Amino acid sequence: EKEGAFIEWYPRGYGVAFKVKRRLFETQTKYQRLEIYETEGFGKLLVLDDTVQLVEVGEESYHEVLVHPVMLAHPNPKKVLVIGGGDGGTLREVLKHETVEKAITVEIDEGVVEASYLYLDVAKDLLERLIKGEEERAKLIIGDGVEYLKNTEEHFDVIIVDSTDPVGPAKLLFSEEFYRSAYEKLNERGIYITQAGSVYLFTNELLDAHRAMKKVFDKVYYFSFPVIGYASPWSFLVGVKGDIDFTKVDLERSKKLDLYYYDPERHETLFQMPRYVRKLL
Ligand code: AG3
Repeated sequence: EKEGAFIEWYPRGYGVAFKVKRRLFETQTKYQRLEIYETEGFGKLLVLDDTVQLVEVGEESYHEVLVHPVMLAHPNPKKVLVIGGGDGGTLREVLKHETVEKAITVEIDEGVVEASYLYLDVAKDLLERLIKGEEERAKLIIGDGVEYLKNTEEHFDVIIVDSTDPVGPAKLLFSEEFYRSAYEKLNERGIYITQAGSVYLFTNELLDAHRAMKKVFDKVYYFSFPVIGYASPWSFLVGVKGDIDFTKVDLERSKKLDLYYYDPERHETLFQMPRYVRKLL
């Protein structure tokens, strides 16, 4: 890597770079190489296997968009499952909804939770309470999300997959088989969302995941959003079970959320997609 910079290389030599002051932490966890940098202008940077997971300044451009559109499209989300998301940002946004009675996070890598708790200002207090088992409405399980969903007796209103990319270790989370077990564990009316990679640089992975989801869910939606730190626009896929219209959100409930990036009053702008991608989807 270039001196004084962290660069994430995407396919075909497309790079996303941050100037960094220093590396604060580095470790090989049971599952991946984890690094934390102090950047010049975006706070701390969390990196897993050389890919940017978040920068503190701007992480909401991902977490708000992953969480609130589906939460506001569901009429009354009480039980929520988050797969991945060991940094706590997704769960933090989920718990902003007063309807939520129970939120479970299943993160495979304890190392991500620990490093996020120690080094990041993303969800420090929440992670501390989760680790101690003191968070009333939420629970952290260290385990494999695929196994968890297959075996759990629980059912959910909303399932959120906050994983690494549809290439590499998280690949299983983008398979038809996994979507089937998610569909089964949704309540009669339920909604599923996953991040689905860079629109331009992982187009094929996005198309594959979309195709597999269409075989399983009653309705499938796609959308994109510019995320700070990733090769944007970034794509998201939504699967619906039962009677939910993801093109509509509850604006009354949205007023209680203090949103910076996602604009519920302009929900329809999410569905922007480059023409060639829309034609392929
Ligand atoms: N989840 C990771 C999104 C994938 C980023 N991919 C990339 N940079 N190539 C985000 C973790 C934040 N909760």
